Amino acid sequence: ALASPDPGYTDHAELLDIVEEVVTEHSGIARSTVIGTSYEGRDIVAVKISDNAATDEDQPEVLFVHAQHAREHLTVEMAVHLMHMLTDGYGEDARITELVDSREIWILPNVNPDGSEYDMAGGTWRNWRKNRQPNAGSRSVGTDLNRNWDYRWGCCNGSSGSPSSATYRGSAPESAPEVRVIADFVRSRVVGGEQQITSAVDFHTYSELVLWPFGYTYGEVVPGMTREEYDTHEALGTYIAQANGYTPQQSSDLYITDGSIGDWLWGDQRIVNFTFEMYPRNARQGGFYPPSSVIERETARNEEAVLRLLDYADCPYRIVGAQA
Ligand code: 0X9
Ligand code: CA
Ligand code: ZN
Repeated sequence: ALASPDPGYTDHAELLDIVEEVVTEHSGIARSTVIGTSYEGRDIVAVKISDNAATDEDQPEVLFVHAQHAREHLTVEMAVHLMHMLTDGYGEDARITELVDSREIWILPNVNPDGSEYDMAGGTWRNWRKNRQPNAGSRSVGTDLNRNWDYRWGCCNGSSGSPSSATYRGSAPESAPEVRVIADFVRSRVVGGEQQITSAVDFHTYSELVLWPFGYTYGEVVPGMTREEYDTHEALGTYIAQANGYTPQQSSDLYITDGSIGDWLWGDQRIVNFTFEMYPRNARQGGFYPPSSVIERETARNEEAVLRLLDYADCPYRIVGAQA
């Protein structure tokens, strides 16, 4: 955006224009829907990419979530890159064509537009993480969306109960309208009693990691996670990380979190999922604010990783030789 601290990054108006252009130029395989609105009333959009995009076919579905955290702008660029890769590659690249034909891919390119816009709105970045929802009885604004999910919410010292904290968990699970919108969308993909989404990635920055659940515990095999389910996450996460050069590990190996999307997607919805922490590896390389000159390289870096996830979406458990 022109007025932003780095015009090479995509602001929300530009993102909506890009979505519009993608679905107009590829109307057979790309559709967008507004699945809800943010606290301040901005559209939260889902882009579906699949053959016969207008029809709900019985195909494995894959979810990509971007920008729960406002300052992690590279994740919005990742969504833009994926939309272009999957639509421009269709009919050009045999592997992409096959995956778009056989999967239903949901991209949520910015689930925290209020936070993103706030972070970009000045001449310098504001280092904002949370949404922009006021908190009763406090002058501090915002809930950390990635601590507001309804699975073992606030259980384990992996979030804060103070509105002034960057990891404030909110007043109740799904108290953030953005989390409610995404959760309702995911629940709406239960068709005939079966969750259609088999696999997901939640994109963040930074540290170059591929993380899998659970985040609330250091335990691997715990209630809601069998040995085979853990091994599936570990094996698929490791295979995916070989493609992008990130470090694969359980979420809690980074630090304990509770109320994260990854724990909810697995614990509540049984969706095999990963959190990607994108470029850079460390703060010296720009932290949350690498220059926009890295966007092309660092989003293209995840092409093969995403294709591997899409490939395994028919049955992620086959990576350990098992069946769903
Ligand atoms: O703290 C977070 O929400 C993520 N890191 S970030 O620097 N992007 O804020 C990590 C979430 C990892 N997921 C779990 N630990 N469950
Ligand atoms: Ca289809
Ligand atoms: Zn994040």
